[in-house]
Amino acid sequence: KHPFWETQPVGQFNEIGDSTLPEGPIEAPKPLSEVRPESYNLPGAYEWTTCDIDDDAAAAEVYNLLSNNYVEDDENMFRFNYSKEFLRWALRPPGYFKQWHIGVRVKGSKKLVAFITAVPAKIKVRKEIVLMAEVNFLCVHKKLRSKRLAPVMIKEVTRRVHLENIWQASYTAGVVLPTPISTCQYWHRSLNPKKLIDVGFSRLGARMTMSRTMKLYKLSEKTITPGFRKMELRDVPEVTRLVCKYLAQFEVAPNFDEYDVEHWILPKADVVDSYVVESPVTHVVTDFCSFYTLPSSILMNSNYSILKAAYSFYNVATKTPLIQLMNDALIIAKKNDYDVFNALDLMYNESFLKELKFGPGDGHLHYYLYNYRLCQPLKPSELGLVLL
Ligand code: YNC
Ligand code: MG
Repeated sequence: KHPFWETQPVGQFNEIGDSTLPEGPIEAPKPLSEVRPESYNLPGAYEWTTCDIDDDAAAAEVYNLLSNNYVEDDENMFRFNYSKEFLRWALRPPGYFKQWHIGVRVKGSKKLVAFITAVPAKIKVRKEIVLMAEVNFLCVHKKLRSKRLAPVMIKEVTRRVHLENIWQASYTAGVVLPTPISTCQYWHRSLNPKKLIDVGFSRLGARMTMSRTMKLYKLSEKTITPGFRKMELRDVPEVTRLVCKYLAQFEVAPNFDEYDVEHWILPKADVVDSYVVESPVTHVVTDFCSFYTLPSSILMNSNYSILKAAYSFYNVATKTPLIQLMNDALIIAKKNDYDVFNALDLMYNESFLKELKFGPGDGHLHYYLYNYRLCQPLKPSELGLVLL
């Protein structure tokens, strides 16, 4: 049923519920001298390339491949449109390896036709901190699908990860593979309901008019929480303390240091936005929220070509009620012209989704670990990891 995945060190479907299997690495690390030194073989017409995402021409090639061939919804109405700046952010965190940004070209024309990436991350799994690769942006050109190119790309990224003496990975996918450690659902909060209905992202509810719908989703003009402001560089130490303490309670979550927080949480225009609550009295930062910007191309609509979406990232509330903090995030997103605010049902998100008028999406996001077994799948509320 899964001729490739059955050969890989991942939890297999026939092991589900087998509580005799130990939690932890499935295979022991090998001496680096035993890691294959040369790349895997591609079909004859293709060659490997390393994509230097810092270079404008290389970033444009990757952008074009993904914007035309990356993930679409089940009905092929929308396709993720990651910006070049977003890709640079996603692919160059502290300690990144440029040789983990892997492309495949046609030998003759040099056209880029496939891509896969990994970045390093420290992930806490239960009580252990495991150095992992986060694998993302696996993409094969539409004309080259179903030729078993993906397994070769996955083996090649695995080889390059092993060469850095890293033996575990985390990744998410919309498809079911052996075997999810958890399955989350996306929820959507309309900010611009008229456009969302026009482009087919949402439908007018039963017994609802457009004007009633617009009223339903109306938000206040200004944020409500006193001391709510954009995060600045000087907030990095306090935000790091807040996020570390918060993420420690989940079964799988990143283990951020200040460099990670500066990279992943500090605002970057049109890529990631973060707001803190600084107490007007004590000037202590007590809460923060963040979201990233990932537009989708609208594939078949003559009025609109881009859906501007915000995705909930990491949110920590110690003093402000989480609902109020997230309502302020919605207000900011609306003010900045986002059409929709998306969030997964992980961490404590379930506690605000319904109240803040998010609706459940179709389609699920499955979380996976490579070469690390968990005995039981996790509830989304036990997950503290958001991948891009
Ligand atoms: C997928 N998304 O099951 P079996 S998510 C992993 N992730 O293998 P072919 C996938 N595996 O079942 P195609 C996968 N999708 O026979 C398919 N597969 O064992 C498996 N779509 O290969 C599939 N991007 O080349 C099957 O399929 C085998 O031509 C079939 O290519 C697949 O980035 C794909 O959704 C996804 O571009 C490239 O459909 C193509 O269809 C495509 O014949 C649109 O492949 C874009 C899209 C996926 C987004 C993502 C996470 C990827 C994780 C990869 C696994 C990483 C493992 C850890 C490595 C490091 C280890 C260490 C240490
Ligand atoms: Mg293929």
